[in-house]
Amino acid sequence: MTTLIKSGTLITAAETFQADILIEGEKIALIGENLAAPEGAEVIDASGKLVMPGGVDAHTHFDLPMAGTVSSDDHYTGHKAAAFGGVTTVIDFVSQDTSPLLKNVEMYHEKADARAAIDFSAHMNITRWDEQVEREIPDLLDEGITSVKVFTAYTMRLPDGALMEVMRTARSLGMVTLLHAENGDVIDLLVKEALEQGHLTPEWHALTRPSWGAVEAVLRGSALAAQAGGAPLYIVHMNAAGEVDMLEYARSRGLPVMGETCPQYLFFTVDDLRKPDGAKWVCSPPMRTKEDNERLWRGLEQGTIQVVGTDHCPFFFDGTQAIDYEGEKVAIPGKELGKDNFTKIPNGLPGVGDRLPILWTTGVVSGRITPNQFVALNCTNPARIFGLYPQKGALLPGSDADILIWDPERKVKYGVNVAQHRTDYNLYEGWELTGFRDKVLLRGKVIVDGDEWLGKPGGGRFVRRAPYAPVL
Ligand code: DUC
Ligand code: ZN
Ligand code: ZN
Repeated sequence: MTTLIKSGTLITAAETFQADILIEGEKIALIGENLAAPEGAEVIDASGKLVMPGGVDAHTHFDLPMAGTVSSDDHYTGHKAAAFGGVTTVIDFVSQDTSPLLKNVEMYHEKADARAAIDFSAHMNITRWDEQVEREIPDLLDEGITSVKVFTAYTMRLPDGALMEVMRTARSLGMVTLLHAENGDVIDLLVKEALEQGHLTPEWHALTRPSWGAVEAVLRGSALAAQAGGAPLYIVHMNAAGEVDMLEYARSRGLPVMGETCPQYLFFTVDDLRKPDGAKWVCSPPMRTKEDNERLWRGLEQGTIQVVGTDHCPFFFDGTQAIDYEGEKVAIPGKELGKDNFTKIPNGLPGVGDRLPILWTTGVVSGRITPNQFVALNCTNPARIFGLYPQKGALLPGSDADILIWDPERKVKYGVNVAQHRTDYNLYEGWELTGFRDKVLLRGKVIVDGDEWLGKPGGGRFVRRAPYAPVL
């Protein structure tokens, strides 16, 4: 199939210019001015519209078991919500259990492949470390997996020596290590004390996870990366001002450390957890303060932070009440599991479909970031860092024709009825947005047209990633 996107304004991470895009099959064939439509080509008129690479979300958790339930978007519903939010590629996570890593990857494919509606990959969680696991890491490259994630919190955290060994092994293979940076030992102590003192409300989720733990874990991670021979390190879901300071410090010393924040950390604070429906904001790491929001924004504006991801991991607020989803009633246990005890609230928020519309209005329309920064942070940088570029995250001849056509004039009152996540709430309820997706193409096929869904389970494909990606 041949498609010509006519008369749009193209926005890449580096440039803004008027051009047409010719798509042959799944790939961009040509970009230029006044391209003639080949016979039989479908023509999409993009005049007055902006044309960007499809969004890449490097941090999602679909179908993730947690706290006696499961995140409420699976690999189909989450991909559909992503597509409605302008995203054409997601990178999720393979959980490690006691099986060999390849078995975990196989189990992941069994859950994801037939449900996928956009293109996807996965990072490998390393939550158990021994010589056998070390020997198995190179197998991941054969599977097209070129990144591993480690934790300094939760029961799945590794001790510092193991963290350093993971980073060293990853570096030797051209892989990136992702780090969830909090202090698990301190959190365990503070949670125990809070429960003993009868503090059970959602705000205590935040109060038992102080930002100092995140700050020192970013510095510790960076120091370990340095001692691992300069291992590329990517700090996920940065949420605290001090973390950005530590990232800046590490980068100023030439360390290959990069950072990601997520929209929720740019807007919300611990005060949101104090509301009657505060459980909606419970995720880890938690919401912080206005000063933290502001420092994160500056980190984005100044390029200290390279990526906006989402950490999409939704749960129902009230999983006893069914919602309509594609004509069926669906209820999945959610935040109500922790109504009497914050430690029982499943951790996580919806977000995969919110990132682009929310950041366009709050970042670009407000003048905080340029449209090119918007594309860099949401599309191109994650693709580059994780070995997907230039197949993904780019408007270039030869790239996959994953294209987001954006209507900068469209006004939307955002909320749960607009976002397509399979959950019963949205953090941005009632927000007035200017600028919204018009069409989304996945490898040359229109999968979202206005408000119409044209994608399907199995329409997405696992993307094999390349090692030795650049450090940005
Ligand atoms: N934090 C969450 O809130 N949910 C999923 C995983 C994570 O790190
Ligand atoms: Zn995490
Ligand atoms: Zn996460």
